[in-house]
Amino acid sequence: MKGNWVCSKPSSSQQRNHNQIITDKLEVLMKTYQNTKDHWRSLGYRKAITALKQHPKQVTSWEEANRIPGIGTKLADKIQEIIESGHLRKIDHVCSGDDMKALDMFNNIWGAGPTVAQEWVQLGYRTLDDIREKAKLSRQQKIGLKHYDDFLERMPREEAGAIEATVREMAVSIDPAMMAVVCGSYRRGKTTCGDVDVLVTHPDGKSHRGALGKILDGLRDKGFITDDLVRQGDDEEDQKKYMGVCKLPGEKQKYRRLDIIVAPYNQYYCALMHFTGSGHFNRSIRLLAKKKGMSLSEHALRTGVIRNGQVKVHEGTPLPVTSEEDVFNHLGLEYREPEERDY
Ligand code: DCP
Ligand code: CA
Repeated sequence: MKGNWVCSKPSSSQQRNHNQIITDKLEVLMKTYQNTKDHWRSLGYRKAITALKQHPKQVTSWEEANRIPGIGTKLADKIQEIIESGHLRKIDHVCSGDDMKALDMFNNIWGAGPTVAQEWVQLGYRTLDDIREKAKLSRQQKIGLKHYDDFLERMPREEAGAIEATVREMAVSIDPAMMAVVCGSYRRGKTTCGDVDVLVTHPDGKSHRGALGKILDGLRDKGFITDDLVRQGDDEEDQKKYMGVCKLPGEKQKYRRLDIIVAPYNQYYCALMHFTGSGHFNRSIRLLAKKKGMSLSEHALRTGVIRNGQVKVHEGTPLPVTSEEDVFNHLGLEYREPEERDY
């Protein structure tokens, strides 16, 4: 299958970004449009930024920018302005007012999305103290505010490894055959991690049931888990996801975001791929599956999927998947190590 599929290339072959001066500025605008829920604009910017990052050379003219698919005349104007002046005045207009700074700050509170952040700005709140004193906060937002600085900071890889080890030890103390693997940026080999995503399963296909509650109880008793944010999934036959806060023992340790996902063993490898990411890699490989009449999710890889436009008419049948390699093989792709999925 022809096409420029991210998932079909190792991320190490990814070109250096020759247009970082431009993409850095466009990313500021994209973030602002995300914050203001201007979905179409933010999507347009995301596509343009991806295209610019993949462009084999530095863009030096309006015409060259405009020839890149996904970049129309208005974006080409902005790119030309950045090329010529190193600056984009629109950023000053759109992003730098007190309102926009507050909006960005409020969006960074865990549990607060663009809607509530906008409401707070409209109510005249401009600082975190305003929020603390005046805003009506959900339980999660209170936790997000309490750990505002810690949650914004990425942790060193070693710390993520120590958090994984703590969860694994607890899982194994409950059942020695239990498996607990850290996914996300850690598994992709990154040197820093935003949070820790630990995937738990049991190879007998049934002992994952009830495991999450026991692991959480054990970790709370140790004082390792300090706050609970969200718990999803009641069905013991399906995946369960827990989102919370943890802290390693010791004075100087920071509060970190921890996700624990428990999957039945027959979904394990699809879950492992999904939670390893990157998000960009996942979007690409799912789209490729779709083009081939299949569907890929964190639960399964299915074939013979029939779609009518965006609507699934037939959900297809699951293919046997007993490794990540199986997923790549079924899709006709060469296997990529997690480090090579870091787009
Ligand atoms: N994921 C996804 N789509 C999303 C969110 C997540 O496909 N919208 C998948 C891919 C991610 C994985 O879940 O790699 C973990 O999500 P994180 O947000 O924790 O992302 P990372 O671990 O990749 O990065 P970070 O270091 O910022 O946590
Ligand atoms: Ca992560």
